Amino acid sequence: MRTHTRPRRMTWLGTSFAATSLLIASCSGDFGGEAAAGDDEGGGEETAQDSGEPELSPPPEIDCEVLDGDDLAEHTIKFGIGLAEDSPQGRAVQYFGDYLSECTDGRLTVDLFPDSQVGDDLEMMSGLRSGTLEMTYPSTSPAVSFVPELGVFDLPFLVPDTDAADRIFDSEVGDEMLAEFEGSGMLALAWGENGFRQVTNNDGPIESPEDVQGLDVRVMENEIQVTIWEQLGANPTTMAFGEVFSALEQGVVSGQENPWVTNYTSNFWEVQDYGSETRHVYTPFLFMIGEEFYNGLDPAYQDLIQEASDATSEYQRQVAREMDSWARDQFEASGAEVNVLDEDQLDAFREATAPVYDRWAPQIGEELIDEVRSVAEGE
Ligand code: TK8
Repeated sequence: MRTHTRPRRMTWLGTSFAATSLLIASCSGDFGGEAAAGDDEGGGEETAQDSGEPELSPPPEIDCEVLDGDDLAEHTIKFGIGLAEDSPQGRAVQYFGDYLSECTDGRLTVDLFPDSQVGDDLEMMSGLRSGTLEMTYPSTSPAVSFVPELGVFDLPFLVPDTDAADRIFDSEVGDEMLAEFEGSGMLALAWGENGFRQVTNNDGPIESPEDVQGLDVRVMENEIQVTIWEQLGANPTTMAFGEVFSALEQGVVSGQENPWVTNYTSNFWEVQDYGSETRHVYTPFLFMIGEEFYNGLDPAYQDLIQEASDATSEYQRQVAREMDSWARDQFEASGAEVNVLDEDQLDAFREATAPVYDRWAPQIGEELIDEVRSVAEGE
Protein backbone atom coordinates (compact mmCIF):
# COMPACT_ATOMS: atom_id res chain seq x y z
CA MET A 1 0.00 0.00 0.00
CA ARG A 2 2.96 2.31 0.21
CA THR A 3 3.96 2.01 -3.40
CA HIS A 4 2.85 4.99 -5.34
CA THR A 5 2.96 5.63 -9.01
CA ARG A 6 3.31 9.33 -8.36
CA PRO A 7 4.97 11.38 -5.65
CA ARG A 8 1.71 11.65 -3.78
CA ARG A 9 3.09 11.14 -0.36
CA MET A 10 6.49 11.08 1.22
CA THR A 11 7.03 9.89 4.69
CA TRP A 12 8.60 12.28 7.08
CA LEU A 13 10.97 9.69 8.42
CA GLY A 14 13.81 8.75 6.17
CA THR A 15 13.55 11.92 4.14
CA SER A 16 15.63 14.82 5.20
CA PHE A 17 13.59 17.91 5.78
CA ALA A 18 15.60 19.87 3.25
CA ALA A 19 14.86 17.34 0.54
CA THR A 20 11.17 17.41 1.33
CA SER A 21 11.15 21.19 1.26
CA LEU A 22 12.38 21.22 -2.31
CA LEU A 23 9.14 19.68 -3.43
CA ILE A 24 7.03 22.39 -1.97
CA ALA A 25 6.11 25.57 -3.70
CA SER A 26 6.52 28.65 -1.60
CA CYS A 27 3.36 29.39 0.26
CA SER A 28 3.74 33.05 0.77
CA GLY A 29 3.17 34.23 -2.79
CA ASP A 30 -0.11 34.96 -4.52
CA PHE A 31 -2.28 31.98 -4.97
CA GLY A 32 -5.15 33.53 -6.83
CA GLY A 33 -4.25 32.58 -10.33
CA GLU A 34 -1.98 29.65 -10.57
CA ALA A 35 -3.11 26.98 -8.16
CA ALA A 36 -5.11 25.16 -10.80
CA ALA A 37 -5.46 21.45 -11.28
CA GLY A 38 -3.05 21.83 -14.18
CA ASP A 39 0.03 20.51 -12.40
CA ASP A 40 -1.34 17.04 -12.62
CA GLU A 41 0.85 14.58 -14.46
CA GLY A 42 -2.16 13.28 -16.31
CA GLY A 43 -3.10 9.68 -16.37
CA GLY A 44 -3.06 7.76 -19.64
CA GLU A 45 -6.49 7.59 -21.17
CA GLU A 46 -8.11 10.10 -18.83
CA THR A 47 -9.80 13.13 -20.30
CA ALA A 48 -7.70 16.24 -20.04
CA GLN A 49 -9.10 18.46 -17.35
CA ASP A 50 -10.22 21.95 -17.97
CA SER A 51 -7.79 23.57 -15.60
CA GLY A 52 -10.09 26.54 -15.03
CA GLU A 53 -10.14 28.18 -11.66
CA PRO A 54 -13.28 28.40 -9.57
CA GLU A 55 -14.69 31.88 -9.08
CA LEU A 56 -13.82 32.82 -5.54
CA SER A 57 -14.61 35.87 -3.46
CA PRO A 58 -11.57 37.63 -2.05
CA PRO A 59 -10.23 36.57 1.35
CA PRO A 60 -11.06 38.70 4.39
CA GLU A 61 -8.91 41.78 4.62
CA ILE A 62 -5.80 41.45 6.74
CA ASP A 63 -6.19 44.26 9.19
CA CYS A 64 -3.53 44.35 11.87
CA GLU A 65 -0.99 46.49 13.54
CA VAL A 66 2.35 45.09 12.45
CA LEU A 67 4.32 43.50 15.28
CA ASP A 68 7.84 44.69 14.69
CA GLY A 69 9.59 44.82 18.06
CA ASP A 70 13.29 43.98 17.81
CA ASP A 71 12.89 41.47 20.62
CA LEU A 72 10.45 39.37 18.60
CA ALA A 73 11.86 36.06 17.42
CA GLU A 74 11.59 34.62 13.92
CA HIS A 75 9.76 31.35 13.37
CA THR A 76 8.99 29.22 10.37
CA ILE A 77 5.84 27.22 10.95
CA LYS A 78 5.79 23.86 9.21
CA PHE A 79 2.14 23.25 8.35
CA GLY A 80 1.18 19.80 7.03
CA ILE A 81 -2.16 19.03 5.41
CA GLY A 82 -3.69 15.95 3.81
CA LEU A 83 -5.24 17.75 0.86
CA ALA A 84 -3.89 19.49 -2.22
CA GLU A 85 -2.56 23.01 -2.42
CA ASP A 86 -5.57 24.14 -4.46
CA SER A 87 -8.15 22.63 -2.08
CA PRO A 88 -10.01 25.03 0.23
CA GLN A 89 -7.74 23.71 2.98
CA GLY A 90 -4.57 24.48 1.02
CA ARG A 91 -5.81 27.93 0.01
CA ALA A 92 -6.71 28.68 3.61
CA VAL A 93 -3.23 27.79 4.88
CA GLN A 94 -1.72 30.06 2.25
CA TYR A 95 -3.95 32.89 3.46
CA PHE A 96 -2.94 32.13 7.05
CA GLY A 97 0.73 32.34 6.01
CA ASP A 98 0.13 35.68 4.29
CA TYR A 99 -1.67 36.92 7.38
CA LEU A 100 1.16 36.03 9.74
CA SER A 101 3.94 37.27 7.57
CA GLU A 102 2.17 40.53 6.78
CA CYS A 103 1.44 41.20 10.44
CA THR A 104 4.98 40.44 11.64
CA ASP A 105 6.97 41.97 8.83
CA GLY A 106 8.02 38.48 7.76
CA ARG A 107 9.11 37.25 11.18
CA LEU A 108 6.48 34.52 11.22
CA THR A 109 6.22 32.51 8.03
CA VAL A 110 4.41 29.33 7.08
CA ASP A 111 5.77 26.46 5.01
CA LEU A 112 2.92 24.42 3.56
CA PHE A 113 3.34 20.67 3.05
CA PRO A 114 0.26 19.47 1.13
CA ASP A 115 -0.92 16.04 -0.05
CA SER A 116 -0.01 14.09 3.12
CA GLN A 117 3.68 14.58 2.24
CA VAL A 118 4.66 14.80 5.88
CA GLY A 119 2.18 12.19 7.08
CA ASP A 120 -1.49 11.47 7.50
CA ASP A 121 -3.86 13.10 9.96
CA LEU A 122 -2.86 10.86 12.86
CA GLU A 123 0.86 11.04 12.05
CA MET A 124 0.75 14.80 11.72
CA MET A 125 -1.05 15.06 15.06
CA SER A 126 1.77 13.02 16.62
CA GLY A 127 4.19 15.41 14.92
CA LEU A 128 2.54 18.30 16.73
CA ARG A 129 2.88 16.50 20.04
CA SER A 130 6.52 15.56 19.52
CA GLY A 131 7.48 18.91 18.00
CA THR A 132 8.54 17.76 14.51
CA LEU A 133 5.64 19.71 12.97
CA GLU A 134 4.06 22.94 14.20
CA MET A 135 0.59 22.93 12.64
CA THR A 136 -1.91 20.66 10.91
CA TYR A 137 -5.56 20.59 9.78
CA PRO A 138 -6.98 17.10 10.37
CA SER A 139 -10.53 15.83 10.09
CA THR A 140 -12.35 15.45 13.37
CA SER A 141 -12.92 11.74 12.72
CA PRO A 142 -9.37 10.48 13.44
CA ALA A 143 -9.11 13.03 16.28
CA VAL A 144 -11.91 11.24 18.14
CA SER A 145 -9.21 9.11 19.78
CA PHE A 146 -8.14 12.29 21.64
CA VAL A 147 -11.53 13.96 22.14
CA PRO A 148 -14.37 11.40 22.09
CA GLU A 149 -17.02 14.17 22.00
CA LEU A 150 -16.00 14.90 18.41
CA GLY A 151 -17.67 11.63 17.47
CA VAL A 152 -20.90 13.59 17.34
CA PHE A 153 -19.81 14.74 13.86
CA ASP A 154 -19.54 11.15 12.68
CA LEU A 155 -23.25 10.56 13.17
CA PRO A 156 -25.07 10.32 9.84
CA PHE A 157 -27.29 13.21 8.73
CA LEU A 158 -26.77 15.19 11.94
CA VAL A 159 -25.83 18.51 10.31
CA PRO A 160 -28.51 19.47 7.76
CA ASP A 161 -26.75 22.37 6.02
CA THR A 162 -23.80 24.75 6.24
CA ASP A 163 -25.74 27.36 8.28
CA ALA A 164 -26.28 24.69 10.90
CA ALA A 165 -22.56 23.84 10.78
CA ASP A 166 -21.72 27.51 11.41
CA ARG A 167 -24.12 27.66 14.32
CA ILE A 168 -22.38 24.68 15.90
CA PHE A 169 -18.87 26.02 15.23
CA ASP A 170 -19.72 29.45 16.63
CA SER A 171 -21.52 28.13 19.72
CA GLU A 172 -20.41 27.51 23.28
CA VAL A 173 -20.53 23.77 22.75
CA GLY A 174 -18.32 24.28 19.69
CA ASP A 175 -15.79 26.23 21.78
CA GLU A 176 -15.91 23.58 24.48
CA MET A 177 -15.08 20.81 22.05
CA LEU A 178 -12.03 22.73 20.80
CA ALA A 179 -10.92 23.44 24.38
CA GLU A 180 -10.94 19.70 25.15
CA PHE A 181 -7.56 19.41 23.43
CA GLU A 182 -5.78 21.44 26.13
CA GLY A 183 -3.20 19.26 27.79
CA SER A 184 -3.09 16.77 24.90
CA GLY A 185 0.05 18.25 23.36
CA MET A 186 -2.00 19.94 20.63
CA LEU A 187 -4.41 22.86 20.65
CA ALA A 188 -7.38 23.29 18.32
CA LEU A 189 -7.52 26.99 17.46
CA ALA A 190 -10.48 27.02 15.10
CA TRP A 191 -12.92 24.96 13.06
CA GLY A 192 -12.81 24.33 9.36
CA GLU A 193 -15.19 22.78 6.87
CA ASN A 194 -14.37 19.42 5.44
CA GLY A 195 -17.97 19.20 4.30
CA PHE A 196 -20.76 16.93 3.18
CA ARG A 197 -19.36 13.59 2.16
CA GLN A 198 -20.31 11.97 -1.16
CA VAL A 199 -19.55 8.45 -2.31
CA THR A 200 -17.42 7.70 -5.35
CA ASN A 201 -16.80 4.19 -6.67
CA ASN A 202 -16.25 2.00 -9.70
CA ASP A 203 -19.22 -0.39 -9.37
CA GLY A 204 -22.12 1.83 -10.37
CA PRO A 205 -24.24 4.83 -9.40
CA ILE A 206 -25.45 4.85 -5.79
CA GLU A 207 -29.13 5.73 -5.58
CA SER A 208 -30.36 3.60 -2.72
CA PRO A 209 -28.91 1.73 0.26
CA GLU A 210 -29.19 -1.47 -1.79
CA ASP A 211 -26.62 -0.05 -4.20
CA VAL A 212 -23.90 -0.05 -1.54
CA GLN A 213 -24.48 -3.65 -0.48
CA GLY A 214 -21.17 -5.43 -0.75
CA LEU A 215 -19.29 -2.29 -1.83
CA ASP A 216 -15.60 -2.34 -0.88
CA VAL A 217 -15.27 1.14 0.47
CA ARG A 218 -12.46 3.00 2.20
CA VAL A 219 -13.56 4.89 5.30
CA MET A 220 -11.73 7.13 7.75
CA GLU A 221 -9.99 5.71 10.80
CA ASN A 222 -13.03 6.00 13.03
CA GLU A 223 -15.30 3.28 14.44
CA ILE A 224 -18.52 5.23 13.99
CA GLN A 225 -17.79 5.62 10.27
CA VAL A 226 -17.20 1.87 10.10
CA THR A 227 -20.58 1.23 11.71
CA ILE A 228 -22.35 3.43 9.15
CA TRP A 229 -21.05 1.33 6.27
CA GLU A 230 -21.54 -1.98 8.00
CA GLN A 231 -25.09 -0.95 8.74
CA LEU A 232 -25.59 -0.34 5.02
CA GLY A 233 -24.23 -3.77 4.15
CA ALA A 234 -20.98 -2.50 2.58
CA ASN A 235 -17.45 -3.77 3.33
CA PRO A 236 -15.65 -0.83 4.91
CA THR A 237 -11.85 -0.74 5.23
CA THR A 238 -10.24 1.94 7.38
CA MET A 239 -7.28 3.61 5.76
CA ALA A 240 -5.33 6.84 6.15
CA PHE A 241 -6.19 9.45 3.54
CA GLY A 242 -2.74 9.45 1.91
CA GLU A 243 -3.22 5.80 0.87
CA VAL A 244 -6.60 6.26 -0.77
CA PHE A 245 -5.58 7.26 -4.30
CA SER A 246 -3.37 4.24 -4.86
CA ALA A 247 -5.84 1.89 -3.15
CA LEU A 248 -8.46 3.01 -5.67
CA GLU A 249 -6.00 2.85 -8.53
CA GLN A 250 -4.93 -0.67 -7.64
CA GLY A 251 -8.47 -1.82 -6.98
CA VAL A 252 -7.82 -2.61 -3.31
CA VAL A 253 -11.14 -0.85 -2.73
CA SER A 254 -13.79 0.16 -5.26
CA GLY A 255 -14.87 3.36 -3.58
CA GLN A 256 -14.38 6.02 -0.94
CA GLU A 257 -16.32 8.98 0.34
CA ASN A 258 -15.31 12.61 0.65
CA PRO A 259 -16.68 16.06 -0.18
CA TRP A 260 -16.67 17.08 -3.86
CA VAL A 261 -13.80 19.49 -3.32
CA THR A 262 -11.62 16.60 -2.16
CA ASN A 263 -12.93 14.15 -4.73
CA TYR A 264 -11.86 16.62 -7.37
CA THR A 265 -8.69 18.27 -6.01
CA SER A 266 -7.20 14.96 -4.85
CA ASN A 267 -7.68 13.66 -8.40
CA PHE A 268 -9.99 10.80 -7.47
CA TRP A 269 -11.73 11.44 -10.81
CA GLU A 270 -8.71 9.74 -12.43
CA VAL A 271 -9.55 6.44 -10.75
CA GLN A 272 -13.32 6.60 -10.14
CA ASP A 273 -16.17 6.13 -12.61
CA TYR A 274 -19.13 7.18 -10.46
CA GLY A 275 -19.83 9.95 -7.98
CA SER A 276 -23.08 10.06 -6.01
CA GLU A 277 -24.22 13.00 -3.90
CA THR A 278 -25.33 11.22 -0.74
CA ARG A 279 -24.43 13.92 1.86
CA HIS A 280 -24.47 11.13 4.43
CA VAL A 281 -22.17 12.86 6.94
CA TYR A 282 -20.86 16.38 7.44
CA THR A 283 -17.35 16.36 8.92
CA PRO A 284 -15.31 19.38 10.07
CA PHE A 285 -11.59 20.10 10.07
CA LEU A 286 -9.60 21.22 13.11
CA PHE A 287 -7.04 24.02 12.78
CA MET A 288 -4.32 22.75 15.11
CA ILE A 289 -1.00 23.83 16.60
CA GLY A 290 1.51 22.04 18.84
CA GLU A 291 0.80 22.98 22.45
CA GLU A 292 4.42 23.26 23.50
CA PHE A 293 5.30 25.32 20.45
CA TYR A 294 2.36 27.66 21.08
CA ASN A 295 3.04 28.04 24.79
CA GLY A 296 6.65 28.94 24.04
CA LEU A 297 5.67 31.82 21.76
CA ASP A 298 5.63 35.49 22.69
CA PRO A 299 2.08 36.35 23.92
CA ALA A 300 1.76 38.89 21.13
CA TYR A 301 2.37 36.09 18.62
CA GLN A 302 -0.14 33.86 20.39
CA ASP A 303 -2.83 36.54 20.06
CA LEU A 304 -1.97 37.11 16.43
CA ILE A 305 -2.08 33.40 15.64
CA GLN A 306 -5.52 33.10 17.24
CA GLU A 307 -6.77 36.12 15.32
CA ALA A 308 -5.35 34.79 12.05
CA SER A 309 -6.87 31.36 12.76
CA ASP A 310 -10.30 32.90 13.21
CA ALA A 311 -9.99 34.84 9.94
CA THR A 312 -8.72 31.69 8.22
CA SER A 313 -11.66 29.67 9.53
CA GLU A 314 -14.04 32.20 8.01
CA TYR A 315 -12.16 32.21 4.71
CA GLN A 316 -11.79 28.43 4.49
CA ARG A 317 -15.53 27.88 4.99
CA GLN A 318 -16.28 30.51 2.34
CA VAL A 319 -13.93 28.86 -0.17
CA ALA A 320 -15.19 25.35 0.60
CA ARG A 321 -18.75 26.47 -0.09
CA GLU A 322 -17.89 28.42 -3.21
CA MET A 323 -15.95 25.45 -4.61
CA ASP A 324 -18.42 22.67 -3.73
CA SER A 325 -20.69 22.54 -6.78
CA TRP A 326 -17.87 23.71 -9.06
CA ALA A 327 -15.84 20.70 -7.93
CA ARG A 328 -18.79 18.41 -8.59
CA ASP A 329 -19.05 19.81 -12.13
CA GLN A 330 -15.31 19.36 -12.66
CA PHE A 331 -15.53 15.80 -11.37
CA GLU A 332 -18.30 15.12 -13.88
CA ALA A 333 -16.44 16.90 -16.69
CA SER A 334 -13.61 14.43 -16.14
CA GLY A 335 -15.87 11.74 -17.58
CA ALA A 336 -17.26 10.28 -14.35
CA GLU A 337 -21.01 9.76 -14.04
CA VAL A 338 -22.55 11.92 -11.34
CA ASN A 339 -25.96 11.57 -9.74
CA VAL A 340 -27.58 13.69 -7.03
CA LEU A 341 -29.96 11.96 -4.64
CA ASP A 342 -33.37 13.56 -4.10
CA GLU A 343 -35.06 13.95 -0.71
CA ASP A 344 -36.84 10.59 -0.92
CA GLN A 345 -33.61 8.82 -1.80
CA LEU A 346 -31.84 10.57 1.08
CA ASP A 347 -34.64 9.53 3.43
CA ALA A 348 -33.94 5.90 2.58
CA PHE A 349 -30.32 6.43 3.67
CA ARG A 350 -31.45 8.29 6.81
CA GLU A 351 -33.63 5.38 7.76
CA ALA A 352 -31.04 2.72 6.95
CA THR A 353 -28.36 4.44 9.04
CA ALA A 354 -30.57 5.39 12.02
CA PRO A 355 -29.34 2.40 14.10
CA VAL A 356 -25.87 4.01 14.16
CA TYR A 357 -27.29 6.44 16.75
CA ASP A 358 -28.50 3.63 18.99
CA ARG A 359 -25.12 1.98 18.79
CA TRP A 360 -22.99 5.07 19.50
CA ALA A 361 -25.10 7.58 21.43
CA PRO A 362 -24.17 6.11 24.84
CA GLN A 363 -20.44 6.61 24.14
CA ILE A 364 -20.77 10.04 22.56
CA GLY A 365 -23.31 11.19 25.15
CA GLU A 366 -27.04 11.59 24.60
CA GLU A 367 -26.96 15.03 26.14
CA LEU A 368 -24.21 16.27 23.87
CA ILE A 369 -26.03 14.95 20.81
CA ASP A 370 -29.24 16.73 21.86
CA GLU A 371 -27.35 19.93 22.54
CA VAL A 372 -25.55 19.89 19.19
CA ARG A 373 -28.82 19.11 17.46
CA SER A 374 -30.65 22.00 19.04
CA VAL A 375 -27.79 24.42 18.26
CA ALA A 376 -27.83 23.11 14.69
CA GLU A 377 -31.53 23.83 14.44
CA GLY A 378 -30.97 27.36 15.76
CA GLU A 379 -32.91 26.79 18.98
C1 TK8 B 1 -7.21 14.84 4.83
C2 TK8 B 1 -8.33 14.04 5.50
C3 TK8 B 1 -9.52 13.94 4.57
C4 TK8 B 1 -10.67 13.15 5.20
C5 TK8 B 1 -10.42 11.68 4.89
O1 TK8 B 1 -6.09 14.85 5.64
O2 TK8 B 1 -9.53 11.09 5.49
O3 TK8 B 1 -11.13 11.14 4.03
O4 TK8 B 1 -11.90 13.55 4.70
O5 TK8 B 1 -9.91 15.19 4.22
O6 TK8 B 1 -8.68 14.67 6.72
